[in-house]
Amino acid sequence: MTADHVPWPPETAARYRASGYWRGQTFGKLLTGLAEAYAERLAVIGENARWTFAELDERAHRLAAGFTGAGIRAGDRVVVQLPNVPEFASVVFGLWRAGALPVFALPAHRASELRHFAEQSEAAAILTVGEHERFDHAAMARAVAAEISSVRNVFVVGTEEFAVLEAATPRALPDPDPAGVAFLQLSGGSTGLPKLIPRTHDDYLYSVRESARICGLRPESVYLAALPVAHNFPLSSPGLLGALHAGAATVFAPRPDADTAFRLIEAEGVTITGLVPPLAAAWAQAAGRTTRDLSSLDVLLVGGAKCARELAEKIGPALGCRLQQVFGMAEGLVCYTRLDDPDEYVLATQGRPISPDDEIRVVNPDDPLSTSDDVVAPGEIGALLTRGPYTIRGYYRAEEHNKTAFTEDGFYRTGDLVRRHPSGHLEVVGRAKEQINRGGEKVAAEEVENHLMAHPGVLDAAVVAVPDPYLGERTCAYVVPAAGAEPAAAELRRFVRERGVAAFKVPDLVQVVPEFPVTGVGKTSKRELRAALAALAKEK
Ligand code: OOB
Repeated sequence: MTADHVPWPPETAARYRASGYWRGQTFGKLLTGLAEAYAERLAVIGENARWTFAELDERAHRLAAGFTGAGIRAGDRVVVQLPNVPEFASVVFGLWRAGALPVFALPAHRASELRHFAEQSEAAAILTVGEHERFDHAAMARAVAAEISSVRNVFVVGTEEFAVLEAATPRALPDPDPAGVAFLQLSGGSTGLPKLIPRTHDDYLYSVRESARICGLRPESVYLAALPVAHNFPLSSPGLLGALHAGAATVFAPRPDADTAFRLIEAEGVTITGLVPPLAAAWAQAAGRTTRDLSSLDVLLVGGAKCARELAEKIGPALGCRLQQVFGMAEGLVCYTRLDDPDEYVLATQGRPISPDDEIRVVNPDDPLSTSDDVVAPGEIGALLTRGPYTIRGYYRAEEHNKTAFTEDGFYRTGDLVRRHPSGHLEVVGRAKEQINRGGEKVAAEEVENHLMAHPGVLDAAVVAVPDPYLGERTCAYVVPAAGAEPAAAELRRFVRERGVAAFKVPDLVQVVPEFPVTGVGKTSKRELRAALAALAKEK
């Protein structure tokens, strides 16, 4: 076991190879093969760009040489913060070919998060854009780079310096180890700052290949990347990578709103896309009054947060497409309802796992440290544990955290409460982890509490979920003021925002209370407090 990355046990890895799940291919080599098979077909479509597979391949070769020439070495980590632009694809494949590991930040992340990703991964570089949505990403990246000594370079897409990298002469570079880490994804997190998730070429490519098949992708399909493409869902479920794998084109939507998306669906003949439930609801509503032709749309994947049955029932009729539910996590496991599943499964469950070798255990939900043996009776609600050919065995450089996030026998404790149907389909019924799912955007309670407690007027803070008709959940911060202090809600929200965090983490509601309710046993542990406050918030 290395400190960075917890590998699968050798016997297990051998089994995954023998079963044909892990094929010893890298993402760089995948693109080479795709460029041969689909050379002149369109691969990526942006506002000002239409690249074929051959062009994407060439751009990735040039960028790999450019990055290498700029001092990026095999094994280096590079924090990538890009919106939905075609360069996302050329940059990521360019880094893969240079042997570097992208660390996928979301466009919403701000300085405190970027700093954490760069520090935790000891990144050699940060790659970003200039101004986007009225925010100067390049300035933020430079400020973070100045603070983190490992960061030697800041690359800004669209600048002249970047054009030089894009024009570099391709050179032969060694192909990285397919069993090695290809990139670091971010966890939604429940304790403190987001953990980094190491995914290998072997394991991720398996999930991409199967996702493309399960979602029916063909070379004629057109995938719309509406959600921020660095997130696991639009990246690989089936996402950009699944579309590329199938020889299909990906259209990058600059924003996920119905007007923008409907325009692109009509113009590009989009056949498939993926959305979080609040956006799916907004699209379903907007479809009733659009003049756009949406008839090309065949499949809409909905996931990231629970899709309520009423919404599930509306989607097909409103958008004239098939609904496919997806329940996934950046740590690995992805479940889909199948395109030929009976309606009842599609409407009422979040799907079944990709792989016959995804091991699922539904265990006693009352003990956060339940082992894989503590299974509940079939059909009962329990906490979901999982282990399999594309689920990590440990977070990156997080030895302490890994001791509780995984069971001793390597199952990941997802923190999700589920019921398993006899067909193997899972129904997500709740959550045991200290996380708020704000319409698919994950907020770790403790991370926000720590920001609030940095305010001099705050003695203690507890962040809980409150039900919300649009987002499913919103965040409410309960705050106990320090002696003599009277912090106003608006001031605390501004304070958290100015600490440099993604806007979706700024508490939606702030309640200043004289003290926290004491729980039955008189304990004041954060865990119990959150539970008590969440129960209170639900009653209101
Ligand atoms: C996706 O990935 P993450 O890493 O942002 O979040 C994972 C968590 C899950 O543990 C679960 O709590 C929640 O998000 N979740 C769902 C869900 N899909 C995800 N909860 C209820 N119903 C669903 N359908 O969110 C993600 C990754 C790949 C594909 C799709 C979503």
